[in-house]
Amino acid sequence: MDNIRQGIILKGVGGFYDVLDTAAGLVYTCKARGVHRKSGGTSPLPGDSVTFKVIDEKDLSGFIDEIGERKNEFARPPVANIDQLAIVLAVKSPDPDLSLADKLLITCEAKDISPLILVNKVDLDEDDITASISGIYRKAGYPVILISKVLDIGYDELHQKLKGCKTAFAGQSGVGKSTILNRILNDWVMETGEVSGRIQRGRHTTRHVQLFELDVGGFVLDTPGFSSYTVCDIDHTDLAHLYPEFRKAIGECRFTSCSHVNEPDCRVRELVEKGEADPERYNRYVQFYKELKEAYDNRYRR
Ligand SMILES: Nc1nc2c(ncn2[C@@H]2O[C@H](COP(=O)(O)OP(=O)(O)OP(=O)(O)O)[C@@H](O)[C@H]2O)c(=O)[nH]1
Ligand SMILES: [Mg+2]
Ligand SMILES: [Zn+2]
Repeated sequence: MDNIRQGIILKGVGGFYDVLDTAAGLVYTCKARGVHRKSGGTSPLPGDSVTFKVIDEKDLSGFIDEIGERKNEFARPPVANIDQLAIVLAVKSPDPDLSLADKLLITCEAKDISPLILVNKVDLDEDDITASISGIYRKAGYPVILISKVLDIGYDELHQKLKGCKTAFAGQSGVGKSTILNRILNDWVMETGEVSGRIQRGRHTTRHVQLFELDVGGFVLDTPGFSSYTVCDIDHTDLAHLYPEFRKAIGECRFTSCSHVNEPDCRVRELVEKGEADPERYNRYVQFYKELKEAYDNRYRR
């Protein structure tokens, strides 16, 4: 039928959803009456792929018919189908919280999201901190982009990396997420997304998750979430698998159940000793492992 369309939910406020008709490039305001979910769950989320029925072409209204299967979903912030997480670190002010970065990377690995490390404020570099942070994450196999508003570098590289993905931004307060996002909104967001985008401009806090369509295809997400994060919903025995630089060694240890914390003949620890894996990332692994194991033991202790 002609009035059934394919779309993507850009945002949802008070039972109304902005749905982008991906073929026409128009945004419809939709209710979610009698929505049928293919993959369980309850309500539509920003980021969802949906089919919707147009009620009125003139005032661009409709209702959501069906929600497509989700690749991933989050409760806080409420969003679905994230492809890429841009993890923003500042070389200074604030000092980089690499523990938070590692936790976000673990979440990416667990939820099938491609991480992208943005090392921001490189104009404030001292003691080669830029090289040291980018070295740690490149060595682990992750893409790293160096950015500075002051030097005006890194933005074009970032633009290319956003192509075709739904990208969210994460990181400590003050690292420069809003600064980077404002640059993106001003330079690379499509007219369609701008209808609602214009309202947000110049504002540094957002209460609702919102997706903006990019000129190169794909979306960026404005969301205040993902800034303080705890590793959860991960089995401590799976944790090492979420470190790409450890993977080749797992299974080669003397004990098949090796936790890579203190067992003899551990190939993961050998990698660290040989300098093939970053010792600080390994130390944080040990700490997360202990936290997860303790939570697990407490849950099952009687
Ligand atoms: N020197 C320098 N300062 C920057 C750069 N990018 C952002 N800043 C400054 O860093 C401060 C914080 O930037 P924001 O963009 O507000 O940081 P944020 O990550 O959005 O912070 P929250 O919204 O609190 O999470 C501002 O004063 C920016 O002007 C940069 O590349 N170099
Ligand atoms: Mg901000
Ligand atoms: Zn081991």
